Amino acid sequence: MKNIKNKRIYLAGHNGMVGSAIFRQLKKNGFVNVITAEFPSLDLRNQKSVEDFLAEKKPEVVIIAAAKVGGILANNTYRAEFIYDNLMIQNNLIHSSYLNKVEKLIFLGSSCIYPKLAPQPLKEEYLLSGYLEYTNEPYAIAKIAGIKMCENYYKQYGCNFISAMPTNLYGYNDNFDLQTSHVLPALIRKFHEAKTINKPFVEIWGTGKPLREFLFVDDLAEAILFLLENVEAENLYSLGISQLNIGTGKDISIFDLAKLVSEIVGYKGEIVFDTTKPDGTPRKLMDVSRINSLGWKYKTELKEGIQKTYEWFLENKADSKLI
Ligand code: GFB
Repeated sequence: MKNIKNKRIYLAGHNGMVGSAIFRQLKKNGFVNVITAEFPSLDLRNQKSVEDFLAEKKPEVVIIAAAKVGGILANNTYRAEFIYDNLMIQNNLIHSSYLNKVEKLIFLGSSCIYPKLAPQPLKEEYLLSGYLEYTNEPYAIAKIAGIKMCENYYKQYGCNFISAMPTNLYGYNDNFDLQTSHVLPALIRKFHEAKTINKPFVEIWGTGKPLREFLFVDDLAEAILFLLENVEAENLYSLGISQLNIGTGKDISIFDLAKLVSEIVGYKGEIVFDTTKPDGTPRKLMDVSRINSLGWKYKTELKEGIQKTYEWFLENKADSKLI
């Protein structure tokens, strides 16, 4: 998209881990017209509020980084909220963007949209080729609906709306709550607290065998800027796919990840497994050859990203009252 730096860009979800990383990236790259709104003055689940907001602000570009998100237990526990909140947020934003003639929209999802037992690595065309992982089915169904809205608003109305599917993300501003967070922030907090109180062991959920791919959130933010500037709906849908994968193309077992985090944190005790907790999908490694061939590649290796996130945690969250 041309002259994008002067466009009015509405970034939905700017306070979250993903949204705040995109916000920093936009500012760093000289985008001068970024519009944001705070919850609860704008509740994105409310159709009238979203319609009025977009009609008033008239953004030319919309980035949807707003979503109800969480780790495996949050997804599995708050199943109704995960499907309802996400469907409402994205329906309102995508439809109002169409009504207000938004020139470009980027919708963000997650690698859990792919079938549980799809071949690995996950190619974009595997979408809807099999059943989903149960623990995150409500979230994945909502995200698949968002992908299909973008695709079909292009096909019927010609809207320049595209979907990007990042792999598991981590980094600054992550959620470190042990019940609702994803695995990486949970491990950082668990190993840090165990080191602080000399606890002899740290419990991790499941068998430790599932494989996961992790992308540092600042790399994702760079990828979103890349898509803003370089990938339009016609480029994407003419490939016969509905969404573009964003990841590193490398994965690691949860047990090896736990060993890596314990080493970075400097914890010397044992790792034990709580097998009453779910493993989730056995593996979800993204095939990132499409975005790589378009010209974007990740920069931050996992060890470096965890070190940066641990430093951020120490500065901002290590006082558990703040978590
Ligand atoms: O990151 P996570 O919660 O989500 O869990 P998913 C990944 C793996 O780490 C699972 C294990 O096998 C967990 O059992 N794990 C080990 C832990 N210890 C812990 C711990 O202390 N906390 C957590 N949270 N996990 C989510 C989806 O799936 O990934 C979402 O539910 C979304 O829909 C997101 O797609 C990116 O990778 O299993």
